[in-house]
Amino acid sequence: MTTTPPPRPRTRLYLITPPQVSDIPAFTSALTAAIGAGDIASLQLRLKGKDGLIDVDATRAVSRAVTGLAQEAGIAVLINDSPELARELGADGVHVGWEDVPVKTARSLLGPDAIIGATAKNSYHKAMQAGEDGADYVAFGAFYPTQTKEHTVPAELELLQVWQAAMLLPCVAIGGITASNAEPLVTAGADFIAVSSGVWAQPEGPAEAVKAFNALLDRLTPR
Ligand code: TZP
Ligand code: MG
Repeated sequence: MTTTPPPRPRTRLYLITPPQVSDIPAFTSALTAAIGAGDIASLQLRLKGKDGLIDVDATRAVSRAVTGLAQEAGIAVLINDSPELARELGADGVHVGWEDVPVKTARSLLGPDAIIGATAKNSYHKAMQAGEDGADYVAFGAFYPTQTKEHTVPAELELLQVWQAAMLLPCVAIGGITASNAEPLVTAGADFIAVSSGVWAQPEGPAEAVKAFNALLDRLTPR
């Protein structure tokens, strides 16, 4: 006898800030509109300096403006790269990259309740390692070309299919995702789709983009 696995939960939107935010009040308004437009599971503050490293001052300034309002809306706030900054800013957790702070170090700094996510790029092996080290999710990508991050590696849909079929740990798809190209990633098995320019740089504006993502995710649920 064969048994059908239960349908997995609806895929959700994982927002990432633009790498630079020059006008914090304007960004705060755009985020508020985006939050009002539909479901957002999490918001990663990913503010980068010209050197490609985390911009600590910008992260602090943006966090002061948006962490409270995002958390009040039930959105988990994650800080890119720095568990120390995540703790200082009262965030819900941290997202660590391939060559950043190890997951185990982040866990020991932030404790058992923090959300710790890890980049796995296109590597099933890296993702397994992150899971063993105690990550709460793994992120695969880049699935599409992106202007938001340099030095990405291409990732295949099969990673999501294999991971979703075999693992309980949630997987995030990232890289150049828009409401128009997200469907194959959702169908392949992404539990979350992580999006920056697909929300902030859309001509119709962030709120409309969040609406379009959610319309797609609703349409693809249940599978
Ligand atoms: N990691 C892989 S691709 C990427 C990151 C942080 C950029 C995501 O931004 P966008 O604009 O959604 O491609
Ligand atoms: Mg990083």
